[in-house]
Amino acid sequence: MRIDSIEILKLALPMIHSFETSFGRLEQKDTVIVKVTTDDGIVGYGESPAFHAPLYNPETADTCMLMLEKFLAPAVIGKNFDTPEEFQSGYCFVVGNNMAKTGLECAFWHAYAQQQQKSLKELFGGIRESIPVGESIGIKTSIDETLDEIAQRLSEGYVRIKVKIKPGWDIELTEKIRSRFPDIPLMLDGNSAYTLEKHLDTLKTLDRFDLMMFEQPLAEDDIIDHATLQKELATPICLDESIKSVEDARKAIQLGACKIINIKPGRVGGMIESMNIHDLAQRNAIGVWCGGLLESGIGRAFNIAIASKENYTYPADMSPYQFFYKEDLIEPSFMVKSDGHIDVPTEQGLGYQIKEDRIKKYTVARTHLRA
Ligand code: OSB
Ligand code: MG
Repeated sequence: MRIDSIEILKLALPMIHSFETSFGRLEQKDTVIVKVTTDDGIVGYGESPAFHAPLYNPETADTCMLMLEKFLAPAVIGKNFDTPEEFQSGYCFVVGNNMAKTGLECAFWHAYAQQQQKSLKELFGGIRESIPVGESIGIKTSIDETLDEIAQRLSEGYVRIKVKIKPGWDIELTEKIRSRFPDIPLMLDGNSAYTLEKHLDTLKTLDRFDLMMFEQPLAEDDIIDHATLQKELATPICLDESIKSVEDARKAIQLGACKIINIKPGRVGGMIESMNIHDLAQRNAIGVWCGGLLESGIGRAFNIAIASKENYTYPADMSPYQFFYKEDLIEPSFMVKSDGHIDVPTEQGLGYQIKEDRIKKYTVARTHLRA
C-alpha cells in the first residue's frame, strides 16, 4: 500500500463531566485524529490521545500535531509498505513522542485491516469474544459522592472499581469504600503523586485494604523506588506512566518493580509495542490490562481489540463515551453490557462506523500532506 495522503486533525471534545486525577482536572479533551489514504483509496483512522497540557506525560495535542507534520508523516508519505512493522520502521528514527506515533500507526493498522479483509482482533491475535471492564473514578468533592458513584457502577455491572487518589485523598476514602463494599475488586491509582521518602507510612496503611493492585504510586520516571516499595507491600504494584516501551517493561520486571502492567497503546507508541510488552509480560507470568486515556471511540476500538489477547487478564479502563462526552466519533459506539463486558468486534476493519461529520464538527486545527 502506498500512502498518498495524510490528514492530521486536532479536535477539542467538550467534556460533560470533568475528570480529576492527582496531576490535575481535565475539563476538555483535546485529541488528534490521523487519517491516511492509500493509492487504492483505502482510508484508515487512528488517534493520538494526548491532552491539552503535558500533565500525564510530556506530550500534548499540539506537540502531536507538530511531530506528525514535521517528522512522522513526511517519513512515510508517498512510500509503499506491506505490513505495519514495515510502516513503523519508516519513522522509528524519531525518539519518544509515543502518542504522536500511535495515531499514525493505528491509521495504518486500520487501512491494513481493510486491505487484508480482517478484523483488528484477528490481526492482533485476540482470543476473547468479550472483554471485562472496570470504571476509573476521578477525585470528587466528597467521599459520599465517590461511594454513590461506586454503587451506581456496580449496579450497572462494572467488574472492578479503580479510584484515583492523591496525598490527603486516600486513607479515609479507602477505609470508607471498604466498609461499605468489603468484597469488591478495588484498586487505587496514584498517578505518580507519592514518594517513598514522604509517604511510605501512608502506602503501608493502604496496603491493608485487600486491593487488587496499586497503580503507579511513585514518580513516572522511577522504577527503582517502585522495586523498593514492592518489597514493602503485599498489594501488587501495577505500573502505568513508568512503562513507555518493552525495554522499560523488561527492566521493571527484572528489578521486581511491578507484578502487573497497565498497557496503554498511546503511552507506548502503538499496537506493535503494546504486543511486545504483552508477550514479554506473558513469558514472565506478569498479567496486563488495557488502560485508557479518555480516547474517543476511534482510539478505544484499537484498545478493545488488543485487550482480547490472552495475557490481558485484568479488566480494562474502557468507560463508554456517555461518561465524558455528548457523542462519540463512531456510531453505534461500543456498549458495556449488564455483565460488565464489551463485545469484541469481528467485522473487517475497525468494527465501528466512523462519523466523519462529527470529526469535522470538533476539528480546531488541520494539516494535510499529499504525496
Ligand atoms: O492514569 O489511568 C490513568 C485518564 C487520564 C489520564 C490518566 C489515566 C486516566 C484513566 C483512564 O484513569 C480512564 C479511561 O480512559 O476510561
Ligand atoms: Mg494510571
